[in-house]
Amino acid sequence: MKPISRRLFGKTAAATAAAAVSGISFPGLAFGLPESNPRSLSFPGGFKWGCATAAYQIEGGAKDGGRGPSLWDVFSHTPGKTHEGDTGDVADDSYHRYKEDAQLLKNLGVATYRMSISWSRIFPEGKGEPNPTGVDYYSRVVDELLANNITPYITLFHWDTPAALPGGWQNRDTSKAFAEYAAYITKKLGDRVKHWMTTNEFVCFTDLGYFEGTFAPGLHLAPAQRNQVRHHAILAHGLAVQAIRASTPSGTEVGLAENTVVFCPIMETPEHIEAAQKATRLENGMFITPVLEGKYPDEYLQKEGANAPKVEPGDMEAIGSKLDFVGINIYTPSYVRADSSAPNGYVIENNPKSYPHMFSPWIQIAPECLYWGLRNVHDLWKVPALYVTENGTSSDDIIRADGRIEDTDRIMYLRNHLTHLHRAVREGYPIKGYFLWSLLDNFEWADGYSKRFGIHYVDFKTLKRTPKQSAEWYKTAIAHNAVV
Ligand code: GBH
Repeated sequence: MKPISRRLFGKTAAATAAAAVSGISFPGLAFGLPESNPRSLSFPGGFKWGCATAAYQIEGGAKDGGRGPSLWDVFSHTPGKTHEGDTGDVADDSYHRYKEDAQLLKNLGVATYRMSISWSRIFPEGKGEPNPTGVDYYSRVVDELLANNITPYITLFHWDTPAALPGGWQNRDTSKAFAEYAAYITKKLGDRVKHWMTTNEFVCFTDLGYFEGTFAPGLHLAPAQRNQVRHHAILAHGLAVQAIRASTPSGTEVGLAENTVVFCPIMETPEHIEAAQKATRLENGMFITPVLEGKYPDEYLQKEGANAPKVEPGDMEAIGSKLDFVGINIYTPSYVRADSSAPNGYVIENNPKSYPHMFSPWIQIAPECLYWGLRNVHDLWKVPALYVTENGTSSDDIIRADGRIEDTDRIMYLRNHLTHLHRAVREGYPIKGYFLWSLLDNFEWADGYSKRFGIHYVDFKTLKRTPKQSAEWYKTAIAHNAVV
């Protein structure tokens, strides 16, 4: 294959300052810099590098400023639900340290920051009276980011359902309350914030919360109720898209952040590639497929039979509201094989026991998932723009005697995933940006503080932030606009 043309993939202005990229805590480190390797993988000019976080995972200040409790406050305070009873009461204390965190972002050189808003800071009861202190907090965060030249991408809901809403996502009214909250807060911040995501990862607050019981609120409902919860979730998304459009100026971009199950073809042959696409459409048939098609696939409805969700007139139109971009959170793959004897023409393969994984066993390492995750969605639905709204890993970071924090495995993971992101960009898929999960070590849900996903180390006793080796690596990649 021909080396990639540097004319096609121009460097950003920041790359000219490459020589000036000095170590934060790793002086003298030179990664695979493009200068020394003309075949290195450069990204198009204007590609948006960013970091991602979520409110309950970093903010703390759980009772500050009039915030109402969320289902995750209740769940994490219930004995036995999280690792060693960890809660988000303090987390990274970003509620008070957001200015310091903006400086970490600035130092990395990111163009964008994906964060979420805690619904119960804005509406402590989930609906009704808004809380001006909560609005003011996010207004200050947004101003701080903009003052540092960082574009905020805001998720309205990253699983922290206000506890006061009766029945949570079992209740259809929660979808309406969500749309009202979306309308209210996007009107307040929409003069400065131009990129909104409605929800993060449907499966994590529906199935995991109401069926598997491993996430808040920890219930084990029957399939029919679970399917109704799923329906209310995608309905909330759709109603919120409509609400945001109505309350923000034109030019505002609306999308979501969804963790579609990523299906890689077991081999890159046309039949397996087609099987992976089919699986993407059908296995995500309760979430992204109706969102992008405005209807549930027949196969999903048939499979669920009498348990299929109850749909009211207008629901599917709302759910299928046109989006400006689709964000996908990608960590790990599934493999699919074409099989004409299988009901839908494919089988999903279990990974062998020997499959490599990261510090979180569920992160099985297959960097090509970044390529296929994006490609499958675009081949199926031709969406106008794609983002990787999350990608990253936990690591058992090594703390050296001199205080350096080394996470060579995280760098390995990221470097390989960016290589496959580059493949998708190079082939012309409309990928606008990449958000690394995560800026900081934080409250990793049921795993509490036992799994660290940050490129900045957080000492949870002192709350001191320290850049890891991966922060230096990411900073270098951003400055060169290339895989390094
Ligand atoms: C994303 O979730 C979230 O958006 C983010 O908040 C989170 O911090 C990040 O990824 C890292 O986890 O232990 O085998 O039962 C990823 C979805 C759902 C993946 C729960 C892990 C548990 C697998 N996660 N799942 S297992």
